[in-house]
Amino acid sequence: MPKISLLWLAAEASCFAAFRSGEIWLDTDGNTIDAHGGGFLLDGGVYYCARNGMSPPCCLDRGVNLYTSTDLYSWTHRGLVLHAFNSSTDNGLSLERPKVIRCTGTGQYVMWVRGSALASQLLAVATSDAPTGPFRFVGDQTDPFRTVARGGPNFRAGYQYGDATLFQDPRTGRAYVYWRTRWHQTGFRGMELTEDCTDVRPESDTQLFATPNREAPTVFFANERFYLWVSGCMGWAPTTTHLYTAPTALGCFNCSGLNNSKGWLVGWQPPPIPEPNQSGNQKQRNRPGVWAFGSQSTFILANPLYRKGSALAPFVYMADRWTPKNNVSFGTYVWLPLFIDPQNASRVRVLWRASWRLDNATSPFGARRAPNSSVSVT
Ligand SMILES: *[C@@H]1O[C@H](CO)[C@@H](O)[C@H](O)[C@H]1NC(C)=O
Ligand SMILES: *[C@@H]1O[C@H](CO)[C@@H](O)[C@H](O)[C@H]1NC(C)=O
Ligand SMILES: *[C@@H]1O[C@H](CO)[C@@H](O)[C@H](O)[C@H]1NC(C)=O
Ligand SMILES: *[C@@H]1O[C@H](CO)[C@@H](O)[C@H](O)[C@H]1NC(C)=O
Ligand SMILES: *[C@@H]1O[C@H](CO)[C@@H](O)[C@H](O)[C@H]1NC(C)=O
Ligand SMILES: *[C@@H]1O[C@H](CO)[C@@H](O)[C@H](O)[C@H]1NC(C)=O
Ligand SMILES: *[C@@H]1O[C@H](CO)[C@@H](O)[C@H](O)[C@H]1NC(C)=O
Ligand SMILES: CC(=O)N[C@H]1CO[C@H](CO)[C@@H](O)[C@@H]1O
Repeated sequence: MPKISLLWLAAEASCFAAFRSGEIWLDTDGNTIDAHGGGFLLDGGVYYCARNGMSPPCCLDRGVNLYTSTDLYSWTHRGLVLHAFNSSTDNGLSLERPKVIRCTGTGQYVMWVRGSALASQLLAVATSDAPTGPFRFVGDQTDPFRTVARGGPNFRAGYQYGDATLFQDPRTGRAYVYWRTRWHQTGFRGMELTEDCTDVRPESDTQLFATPNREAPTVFFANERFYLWVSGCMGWAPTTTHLYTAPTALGCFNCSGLNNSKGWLVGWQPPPIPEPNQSGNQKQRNRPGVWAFGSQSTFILANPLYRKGSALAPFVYMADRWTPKNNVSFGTYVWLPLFIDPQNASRVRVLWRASWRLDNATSPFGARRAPNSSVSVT
C-alpha cells in the first residue's frame, strides 16, 4: 500500500479519536451525523445507534437512521431502518426518540418510537430480527400509532406518549418504558413491557411523578440502584436536569427528591449539571437556555473501559443540542463523562470536557475513593 494511504488512514483515525461536544460530527463516509434523540444498543460487541434524522430544512423527519460503531468514536451510517411519515397521504406523525432493545423474551430487536404532530404524541412499535433492521411496524404499516395502554385500568382512553426511553434491567433482562404524558394530568409514568416487548403490562402502571414536566428521560443502573435522569421542559432550549434514584425499576423515584424553594420536587442533587455562569456551560447563540451545557439528555451509556474501582467515568452522558435553525446540521451532540461518588452514590456529576476519551477522563471524586466503596456497574 502506498505511503500516502497510510498517512491518510492515520489522519482519519485521529479525527475520530475523541469526543468533541458541540462540534459537527462526521460519519466514516465524511457526512454529517444526522441522528437526534437517539438510543444506544450494545449487541455482540457492536454499538447500534438508532436516532431520528432531521436534516435541514427544519424539521423534515427523515425516518430513523442507524449508525454502528465498535469504539463509540467512529460511526458508520447503515441507512434508514424505519421510514418516516411526512407526506400528505401519511398521518403526519414524525418519528422521534427511537429506542431499541433486544427483547429477552423473543430475541427480537424491538424499537419504541414516538410519533409527534402538533396535537398528538403517540407510540409506534417496530421489530426486526437483526439489529441492522429493517424494522417493521407492529400492526398497521400505514398508521401504526396508538396511545400507551389503551383501555388500561387507570386510564381507559390510553396515555399520550411524550418523550420516552426504554430500559432493560441488566440483572433480569426485564424491560421498562418511562415517559411523560400531559393529557389529563397523568404525569410522568413507568411501566413494564410484556414478554415480547411490544406492549405494556397494565398492572405495572406507575405514576413516578405527578408532574408531566419531566422529559428526555434516561435510566442507568449502578450500585444496585436505578438512576432516572430527566430534563425539565423548555421545548428545544436546554434547561435544568433532574436526577432521582430508586431501589427497583418502578420504585419510588420521587422519594429521593429534594424540594426547591418553590416546593417543586427537583431531584436528589439538583441540578446535576452546572447552573448558568458556572464553568462548562456554553451559551448557544440566540438560545435562551444555558443549563446542562446547552444540551438535553437522550441516553446514559456505560463506559466499556470502566472497571470496578477505576477512576474513569463509569458512564457517558449523551445529549442533543437542538439547533433547528442551523443550516449545516439540525443540531449537535454533547457527550460528557458522568461520575458517581464512590462514597455517596447519590452524588453524580457530569463534567465539561472540550475533548476527551473514554480512557482519559478521571473522577473528581477519585481522591476520596476507598478501595471497597467503588461504583459497581453491571
Ligand atoms: C411519587 O411516586 C409515587 C409512586 O412511587 C406516586 O404514586 C406519587 O404520585 C408520586 N408523587 C409525586 C408528588 O410525584
Ligand atoms: C416536598 O413538598 C411537598 C409539597 O409541598 C411535600 O408534600 C413533601 O413532603 C416535600 N418533600 C420533601 C422531601 O421535603
Ligand atoms: C450570569 O451571566 C449573565 C449573562 O451571561 C450575566 O448577566 C449575569 O450577571 C451573570 N451572573 C453571575 C452571578 O455571574
Ligand atoms: C439558511 O438557508 C436559508 C435558505 O437557503 C437562507 O435563507 C438562510 O440565510 C440560511 N441561514 C443561515 C444562518 O445560514
Ligand atoms: C449524599 O449526597 C446527597 C446529595 O448530594 C446528600 O443529600 C446526602 O446528604 C449525602 N449523604 C451523605 C451521607 O453524605
Ligand atoms: C484526552 O484525550 C483528548 C484527545 O486526545 C485530549 O484532547 C485531552 O486533552 C485528553 N485529556 C487528558 C486529561 O489527558
Ligand atoms: C472493606 O473491605 C474489607 C475487605 O474486603 C472488609 O473487611 C471491610 O468490612 C470493608 N469495609 C466496608 C465499609 O465495607
Ligand atoms: C423518508 C421519507 O419518506 N421521506 C420523504 C418525506 O417527504 C418528502 C417530500 O414529500 C420526500 O421527498 C421524502 O422522500
